[in-house]
Formats: sequence, structure tokens, C-alpha cells
Amino acid sequence: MEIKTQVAIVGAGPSGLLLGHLLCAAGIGCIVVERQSPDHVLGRIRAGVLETVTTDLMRELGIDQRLNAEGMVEGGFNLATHDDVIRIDIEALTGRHVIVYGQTEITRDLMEAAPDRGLAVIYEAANVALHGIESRHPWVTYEKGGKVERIDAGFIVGCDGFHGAARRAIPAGAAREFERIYPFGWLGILADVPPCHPELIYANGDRGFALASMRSPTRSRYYIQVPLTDTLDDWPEERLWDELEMRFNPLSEHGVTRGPALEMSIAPLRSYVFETMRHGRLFLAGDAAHIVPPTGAKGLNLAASDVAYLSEALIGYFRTGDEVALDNYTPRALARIWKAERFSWFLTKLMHRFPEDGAFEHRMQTAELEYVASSRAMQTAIAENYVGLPL
Ligand code: FAS
Ligand code: PHB
Repeated sequence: MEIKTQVAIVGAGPSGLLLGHLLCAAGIGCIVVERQSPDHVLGRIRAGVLETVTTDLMRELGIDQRLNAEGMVEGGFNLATHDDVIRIDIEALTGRHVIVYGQTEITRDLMEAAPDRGLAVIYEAANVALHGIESRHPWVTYEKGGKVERIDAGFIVGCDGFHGAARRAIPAGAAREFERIYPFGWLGILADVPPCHPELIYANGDRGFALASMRSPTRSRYYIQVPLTDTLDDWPEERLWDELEMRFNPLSEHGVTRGPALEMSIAPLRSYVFETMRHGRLFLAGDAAHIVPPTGAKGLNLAASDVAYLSEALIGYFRTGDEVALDNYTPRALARIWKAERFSWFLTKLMHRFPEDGAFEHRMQTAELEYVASSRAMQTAIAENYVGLPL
């Protein structure tokens, strides 16, 4: 079967679905092809903190009902050492806030609203391949039900994450890559237990980094820094709950409540930027183009700002033929991406124990945290970045 559309989107994660909704809402024809099943996509437990950049898009699309009902507005978050808690009052310092609402729920809301929007999403599309990206008539092929299908499009947008096919379709040497791989990972657990504290706590204690987050007043999300050599076999639930109690009971209002894990996973940490987000008629958005360590809660929100810029440029092109905004997409998006990369790297360096660090580096972390505690200017700088820099 041959299909023609204006924009073919590869990947139905937050980037692909947000972009598909925005284009569809503007009357631009688009189709999303996703290699996994809907349940598999929803089964990935990832981000938890949304900037208003992201929630504004959901409101603009009229898909923010559940987000407004269930999202937890957070006017502050906490940085802690093993025995001291510094509250960053983002509401007082910036007049803005963040919303705690899982990426899974954002994806579910976007998925469920797709049929009413008229957004076609093809799941379980195997072996997606991109063709003719340097021509004016690119196309995507994929396999489904034992047949090879083809989608001819005016543009292709790679929203297929870090391990997707789109970035790899760009010829080697066409872009500079920047990468830092961190010497540790995050072990995460999701459980239906009440959070230990009303706001997030990022802790840099003697035993390393830990994060107490949540999804709702009855569902918690915790992380601890683990060596890259660790696997889930090294972490029976009880051992992890012991660690979390040690780290957060002295710091939190309620103390840690144990419960059976709904999910446990270990995620590697990396900073990565692919310094072009366009090659011919192929664009990249979200994790397909960049990765941040989750410390700054930027990953999902950067995907949203990419999509905000790109949808505006594509809609403008299809309405007026003007290509200026398309030409400006890469520099415009990269300007915000690099600032988020910096903030995520800064907070990762400040809050984690690096194996190669010695006593001097630990003193630097201690001094920096003491300065944060004493300086409204430093707290404002952190708050501005945490709530998200302007588009
Ligand atoms: P995604 O990776 O979410 O989606 C890409 C989609 O493309 C997937 O559905 C995939 O199946 C599909 N795909 C891939 N290859 C394909 C192909 N060849 N053909 C068709 N489809 C294909 N961010 C935060 O802000 N906070 C966090 O705590 C946080 N934790 C994370 C934990 C982990 C383990 C990971 C990997 C990321 C985490 N992130 C976090 C970042 C994460 O939330 C991303 O920023 C976000 O998922 C980006 O969304 P997408 O760009 O849509 O990419
Ligand atoms: C989460 O709740 O999953 C979460 C929150 C903040 C982060 C990272 C992860 O910085």
C-alpha cells in the first residue's frame, strides 16, 4: 500500500505524538510510525517533572484535563547533603512552578486523544527505513503483517529516540557529535506508597546520589546512584528500601514507606548532542537529537520545546511556503538544548559522587552546596533553569 502525506513522523513517544497532534490540529497531514506496541510504549517508566513548556502544549491541544486533575503542582524542590536540606523556592524566586505528572500519563493522554484528532499512528511497524531524505520527495518504508508498506511525504521527522533509525540515516560527517558518558547509572523503583516528602529531594549523601520523587500522593518514584557494573540482580527490593530509608528518613517529613515494586530499572546517564537537527528533508526532535542526564528533569521537556519550534516552522511552511523558520530550526533549538545540557551537567556534577573524585572534589561540592544555601542569586539561577528557560 502506498500512502502520501505531508509529514511522516518516526516514533510515537512524547515527541512524535506531541508533534503529530500539533500538525494535525493545524490541518497538516501527518502519519506516525512506531515500532513497538502501545502497551510497550506505555510500559517504559521515565520522566516525572513537567515544565510549563510541556503543559502549555497539552493545554493548547485541549488534552490537559487529566493533567490538571491529577498533576501535582510543585512550588519548590530540595537539594540535600546527608544531614541538611536546602529548599529551592521556585515559586518565590521565579513566579513559576513545575508539575509532577509521569511521562507515561502524558503519552497515554496523547495516545487516547489521537483518534479524535484524526492522527494516524501505526504501531508495531517493523524495520522502519528512511529514503530520499536529500530529495524533495522522501519516503519511509516499514513492514507490517508480512508486507512492506511505503509512506511518501514532504518531510520526515525522526522522533525515534536515542537508539532510533532517523539520526543514523544522516551521512557520517554531516554533523558534529558531543558526548559525555557518566561513570554511574540510576537505579529506579516505582511503588504504590506515599511519598516521603511533599516535594522532590535530590540528595548528595556520603553513600552517593539519591532522588525522592513521586507520581501522586499515593505513588512514589525513587532513584539511587549505582555503579555501571550493578544489575537488578544486585538489588533485591529490601536492599534498596534499606538504602532509601538510610538516605531519606533523616531528611524527609514522613520517612520512607516500603511497598512492592511496580517497576525497577537501571538507566545509564549520558550527555549527548547531535549538532544538526536537519538534513535535507529529515528533521530530528527529542532524544533522537540529544540526551541529558535525568538530574535536571530536562529530557522530556527539551523534546517538547523542539516540537514547539518545529511544528511552528512546518505549519508556517505549508501555509505560506516560507522556509526561513525551517532553516532556523537547528540553531534555535540548539540554543535551548545546550543551556539545558549545561544545567543537567552542572546538577549531575554537584549531586553525585564521581568514582574518580578525591577529597578536594568533595570539598568543592560541599562548598558549592553551602554557597547555594546562602545565596538567593544562586538559588534563583538554579530555579530559573529547573522551571525551564523561556522558548
Ligand atoms: P522516546 O525514546 O521516549 O520515544 C522514541 C519512540 O520511538 C519510542 O516509542 C520507540 O519505540 C520508537 N522508536 C525507536 N526506534 C524506532 C524505529 N526505528 N522505528 C519506529 N519507532 C522507533 N527525562 C526526564 O525529564 N526525567 C527523567 O527522569 C527521565 N528518565 C529517563 C529514564 C530512561 C531509562 C530513559 C531512556 C530516558 C529518561 N528520560 C527522562 C528522558 C526521556 O523522558 C526522554 O527525554 C523522552 O522519552 C524523550 O521523548 P522522545 O524524544 O519521544 O523519545
Ligand atoms: C521522576 O520522578 O522520575 C524524576 C523526577 C525528577 C528528575 C528525574 C526523574 O530529575
